[in-house]
Amino acid sequence: MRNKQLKLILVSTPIGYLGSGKGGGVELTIISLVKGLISLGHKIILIAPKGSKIPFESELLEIKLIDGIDQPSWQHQKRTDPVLIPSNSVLPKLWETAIDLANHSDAVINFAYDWLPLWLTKTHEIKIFHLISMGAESLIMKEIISQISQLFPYQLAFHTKRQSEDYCLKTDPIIVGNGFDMENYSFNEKKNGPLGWAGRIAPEKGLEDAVRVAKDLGEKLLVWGLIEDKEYASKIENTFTKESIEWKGFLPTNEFQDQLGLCRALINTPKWNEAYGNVIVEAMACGVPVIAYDLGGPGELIEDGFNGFLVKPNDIEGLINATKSISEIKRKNCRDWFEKKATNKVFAQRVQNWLYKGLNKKYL
Ligand code: HBI
Repeated sequence: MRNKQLKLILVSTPIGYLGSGKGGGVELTIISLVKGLISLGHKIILIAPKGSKIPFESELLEIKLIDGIDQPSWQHQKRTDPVLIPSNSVLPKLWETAIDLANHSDAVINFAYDWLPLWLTKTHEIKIFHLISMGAESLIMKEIISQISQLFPYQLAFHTKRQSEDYCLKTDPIIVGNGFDMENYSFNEKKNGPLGWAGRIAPEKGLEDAVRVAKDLGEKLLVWGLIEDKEYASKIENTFTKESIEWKGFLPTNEFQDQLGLCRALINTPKWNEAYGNVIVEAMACGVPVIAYDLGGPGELIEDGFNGFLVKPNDIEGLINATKSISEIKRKNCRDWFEKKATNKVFAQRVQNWLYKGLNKKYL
C-alpha cells in the first residue's frame, strides 16, 4: 500500500462555509490538508457548504458545494444538549452526497464535530475516518466517539494527546497533529515588536487575560480573529481602556501572517482543553515565540524555553514575567520547530500513514 494513490472524499464542517471563519481552526486544517494530500499524489473530492472557497486549484481536486442551514455550533450549546438538526440542514445533505460517492473511493475523512457522521461509521461498509477537532465539548459526542473507538479504533485520530485524553478510548489514541503550508508564512527576525493575540473572540479563548498583560505593561495588544461573541468582546472593551487593545479583525492568511510576524510574542490564554492551537503554529512559522497557559494542545506544542514559555493556567503574573523574558527565545527555533513538525507536508504524511494503517485493518 506504500504510496498507493488514494481516492479520498473529505467532508467539511457544517457550521459555516470554508472561508467564513465560523469553522474556527478546522477550516485552516482542511485547506492545508487538501494541499498536502494532493502533493502526495492523492485524488480528493471535497464536499463542503455552499460558499466554501479553496485558495488553489488542482486536477486532483474536485469540490462539491452543498446548500443548507448551518449546524448549531457545540460551543453555543450546553454539554448535555441533544443533537439538533435544523430544517433544511446542510449536515445530512453533506453526508448523502458523501455516501453517494463513497463506493468509488478508498476512504472518507470527516472533519465535522457532529454526531451524524460518527454514527454513520457503524452503518456503512465505506471506511469513514474522523479527525476529531475538539475536546469533549458535548456528552453525546463523547459517547459516540467512545462507541466508535470500541468498534473502529483505527478510524479515529486526534490533533494532540491531551485533547484525546478527554475521551474514553479502547486503544492508544492516533495523534496526527496539524500542519500549515510553509509557503504562506515568512520568517521575521524582528525582535522588539508589539504583543499579539489571535483566535475566535469567545469566552473559551480567554482574551481578557492577555489584555490584562498588555495593560500592566503599558502596551496595546494587537488582536486578530472573528468576533464570534459580541457581548464578550464589548465586555472586554468596557473593562479595559481603548489604549490596551487594537482589533485587527479576521484576515486572510497572507495579511494575518504579515502583521503577526512583527510581534515579539503571541500570548495564548485557553480556558478550555484547546485541541491544538493553530495560531500557536502560525506564530512559530513567522518566528514569533509563544507564551501560553500549560493547557490542552498549546501545552503540548510549546517546548518551554525553546520556542516559547509555558505558564500555569490563569496565572497572569506568570504571563507578565514570561513576556519580560521573551527575548531569551531564539526566533529561529520557532521557525525550525514549525518546519520539522507542523508543515502541511508532514501533517499530510501523518494522515496518509493513518489512512494506510486503517485501510489495512480487517475488523474481526
Ligand atoms: N460544532 N456542531 C459543530 N460541528 C463542528 O464541526 C464544530 C462545532 N463547533 C466548533 C468547530 N466545529 C470548530 O471550530 C472546531 O475546529 C473547534
